[in-house]
Amino acid sequence: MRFSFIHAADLHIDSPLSGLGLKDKAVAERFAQAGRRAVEALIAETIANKAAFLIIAGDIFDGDWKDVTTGLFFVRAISALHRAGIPVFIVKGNHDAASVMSRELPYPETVTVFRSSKAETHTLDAHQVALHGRSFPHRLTAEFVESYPKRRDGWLNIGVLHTSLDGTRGHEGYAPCSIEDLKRFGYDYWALGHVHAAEIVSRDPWIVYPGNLQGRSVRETGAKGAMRVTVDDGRIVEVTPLALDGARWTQLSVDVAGVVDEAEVVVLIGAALAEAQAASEGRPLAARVTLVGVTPLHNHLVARREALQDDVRASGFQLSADCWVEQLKVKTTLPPRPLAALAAADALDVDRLVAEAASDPDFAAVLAELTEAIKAKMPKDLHDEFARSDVLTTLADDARALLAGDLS
Ligand SMILES: [Mn+2]
Repeated sequence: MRFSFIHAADLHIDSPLSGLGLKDKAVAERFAQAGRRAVEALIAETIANKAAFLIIAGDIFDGDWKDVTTGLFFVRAISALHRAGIPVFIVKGNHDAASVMSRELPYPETVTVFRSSKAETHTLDAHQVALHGRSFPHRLTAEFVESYPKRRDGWLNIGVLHTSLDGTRGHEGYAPCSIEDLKRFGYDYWALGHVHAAEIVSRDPWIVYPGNLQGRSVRETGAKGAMRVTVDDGRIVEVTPLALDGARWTQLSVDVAGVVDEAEVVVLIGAALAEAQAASEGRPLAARVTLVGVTPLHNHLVARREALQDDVRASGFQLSADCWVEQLKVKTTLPPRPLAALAAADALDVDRLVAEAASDPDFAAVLAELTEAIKAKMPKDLHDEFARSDVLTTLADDARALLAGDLS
């Protein structure tokens, strides 16, 4: 007997895509439906594959619903699987833990939600499959996997688990456990959720993160989707990633070393964007572009960054109405200055002025206050990026480059 099933996780339905709407609401609206389109693609793909069942390993919702339309959207989506006769197995994760959600909607009878009070087993007799799982009762959950049931001999055993594993993948300790802990159960496949980067952690047994269904910020780049798992004669023979995202994020590093004018910089960025746009296969694309390399244009690029950002956004639209430069970053460096130039700059020592300002405690205090005020207004997802201790150094570097650009 040969069949396949689909393993998805971390749908985070109606979670906003961060960093798009800050400057341009119209662009944000075009990307806003990406998460829901990805869910619809998951359902369509499950039906098209004639999958035996669908597993969703937690975090279907980003948190308690703002209003019931979020829940209704999901019920409408999975009801299509019910009508197609495809069962669905769900565990709740930390974002949609039982105690987090203030209300629920009734699911079709072909949808099984593992209970949160204890781990349990559900079987699909026609396929000789035993699924073991447990929903998160609370947002933070420890000592969790220990309670999972014993394997059933002669069946295909699947563990459905929302976990950060040992925490080394950059997520906090949710239902922490080690790969060795999981191997001891003797299951055939661990359908994990929580970590947003797809990863086949192990092949014997299979321990798999499908990644989240839709990238939500520039930190979640590349194709996103689910895993199709093929079973032949009671053994897993193939695990294949499926791209289902409704919009894509990318980070492009563009080397402008040796480039001598701005027009050429725009051309180089355009070429990088075109390549990424083609790879996104018609999806809306949000790109962060970082300029790197040693160039005498450095000061000019820093001084002109915003205008240049507008220029590359405009040129992106030649590729697609939904090709958007999320941000242009300038990380180029100046070539070393000849000694003669250093001497000539004595009259106005920009470096010294900037260094003085940067080391002034009063200035640092004002800056810290401003930083906190700005941070308070930013989406949570961007806090990490903003909270780095080198904000002052970066500002000093930019100030130096801006002043030098104006003066030269
Ligand atoms: Mn999670």
